[in-house]
Amino acid sequence: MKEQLYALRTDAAVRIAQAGDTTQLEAVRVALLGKKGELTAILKQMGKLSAEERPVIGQLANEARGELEGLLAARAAALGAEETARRLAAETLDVTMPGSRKRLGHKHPLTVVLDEVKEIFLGMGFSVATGPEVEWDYYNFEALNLPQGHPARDTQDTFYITETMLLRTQTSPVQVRVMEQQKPPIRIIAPGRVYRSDAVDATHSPLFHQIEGLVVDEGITMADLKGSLDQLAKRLFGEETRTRFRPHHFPFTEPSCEVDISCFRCGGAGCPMCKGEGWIEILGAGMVHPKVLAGCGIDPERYSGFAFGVGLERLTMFRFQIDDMRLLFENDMRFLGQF
Ligand code: 2NL
Repeated sequence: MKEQLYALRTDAAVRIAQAGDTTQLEAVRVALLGKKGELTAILKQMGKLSAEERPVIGQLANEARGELEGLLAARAAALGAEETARRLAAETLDVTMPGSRKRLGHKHPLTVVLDEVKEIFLGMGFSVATGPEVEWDYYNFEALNLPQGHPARDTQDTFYITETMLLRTQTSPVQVRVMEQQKPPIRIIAPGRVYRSDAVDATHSPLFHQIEGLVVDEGITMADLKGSLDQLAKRLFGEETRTRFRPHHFPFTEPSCEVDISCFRCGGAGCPMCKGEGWIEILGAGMVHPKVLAGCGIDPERYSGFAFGVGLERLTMFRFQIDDMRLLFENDMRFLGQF
């Protein structure tokens, strides 16, 4: 038994030293000193000893227990300190580390320009009108003096839902609806999605946005049209911007014009931006055709009005010098992040 006790002491010392963490150490402690442990197993044989041997072995056994307890306690303290140090190192909070950056969203460039245009017209006493994107053929064409057989009504250009229902190709139908329901004075802008059966390229998309404007009152003239659109140009592209009104034709206005602005890049001298012209076409406009007014129940003998239509994509492309319309629809963050 003496030998067994000495063997246990040397073997135990090695196992205690090798325990890698407090859990392993606890397992070693139970195996050595537990009720079913190795020391207990040795002591159970004490009955076989003679009366002289018993106190000697008893003394040795107590020494062994004391020594093992001491070794276990020392190892437990060392492992505990190691584990605390490791945990503290892992949980260290370095307040000088850069934070994780949250990407902040912002308005889409189309919304930026739309909001600018709205702000400009709200300042001139206009209000914003909206209406359905799926329209009756009547409001989109007939009421605007585009009779049956007009090329714009061809299925090549327009998405039809049924023979009489379509996706609006302009926001004019919103203005027709307002004129039917409201007596002059009318001062509105009608922004929104419009649809044309076009193939996608750098300057075309089957879905795009239009902002139309309409003023109807007694005594409205071409001078009001010119003054309002000149303000729009100056506010959007800078105070030094000049406007030019060229004769044109639209079925829903008479007379009609296209509106150019002096090139915001070269100031009118001619450059690649304006293709050497000095001028850039931005919108179409005109005096509301008497037939259109009359069709909406407004007396063209008493009232007159002007209207205009501008493509939001085109305007945004000029405003931010974007050369491909597709960029405005693809939602590539590398592009949108620049605005
Ligand atoms: C363009 C520019 C335009 C209008 C839209 C309009 C609306 C009503 C009555 C008369 Cl309710 N006109 N809108 C007028 C002129 C031009 O848009 O290039 N369109 C093809």
